Amino acid sequence: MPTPEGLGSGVENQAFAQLNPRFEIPALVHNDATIFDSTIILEYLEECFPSPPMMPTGPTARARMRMIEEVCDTHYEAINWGLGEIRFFARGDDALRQKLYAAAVEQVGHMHAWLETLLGDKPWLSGASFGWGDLCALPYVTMSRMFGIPPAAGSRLEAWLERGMNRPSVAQTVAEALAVIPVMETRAQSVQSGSFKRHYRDHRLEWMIRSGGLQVVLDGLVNENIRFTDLARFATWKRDSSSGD
Ligand SMILES: N[C@@H](CCC(=O)N[C@@H](CS)C(=O)NCC(=O)O)C(=O)O
Repeated sequence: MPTPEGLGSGVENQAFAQLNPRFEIPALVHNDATIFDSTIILEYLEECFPSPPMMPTGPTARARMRMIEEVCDTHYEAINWGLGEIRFFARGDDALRQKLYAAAVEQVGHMHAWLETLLGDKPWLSGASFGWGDLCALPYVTMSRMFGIPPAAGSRLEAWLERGMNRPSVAQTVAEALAVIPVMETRAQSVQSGSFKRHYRDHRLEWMIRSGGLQVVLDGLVNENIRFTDLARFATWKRDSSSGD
């Protein structure tokens, strides 16, 4: 997957915009295909590389995996993103940051309780072996932990996280994600100056407003350091227009 220089900088990176008109990570370039959105990329990889399968076979089990992915990609992702807005980009003032952090702690607790229930007595969210549900949830649980909100000590979710981190592929991916943190920590000034614009989309925007940060959104609009999806990029998207098979 290409690394998009300038992503979120407010400076157009045309090369990356041509890979993903939403101007977001990730985009996958594989053979002649250019694919954006992590869900669609996962499904594509499962179809291209079916062995070992990450998805179970039964319709109910498959639906359960998709629900885990959906909830994690929308509601859980938005909480971690909000924590980034507070910690890296210093949105709001001290009092507002404390209020948003407290909201995030409570909400992560709800997400963890939900995952713990789904996990039950099984070793993995996917059942007897590591699979789709696990690889969709692990990035969010490890990121909350990085923000100081780990699974409860002694919980089944904590043991699951430990099992996941013992897998080399998970450990490597988490290490790569965490390597970006020091870079993010240098960006607060760029956000304040408006040269680094954050994407306030979908559940992220909802999270900020629902958690009490409407003023952050209003300030972002005035200071032009937040952005929404630019639909004009789709009009100029040239990639992968062939029908394929
Ligand atoms: N639904 C998309 C979301 C992708 C997304 O939000 N990516 C973030 C990084 S995790 C991003 O690139 N944000 C750009 C920004 O904040 O400006 C997916 O799952 O691929």
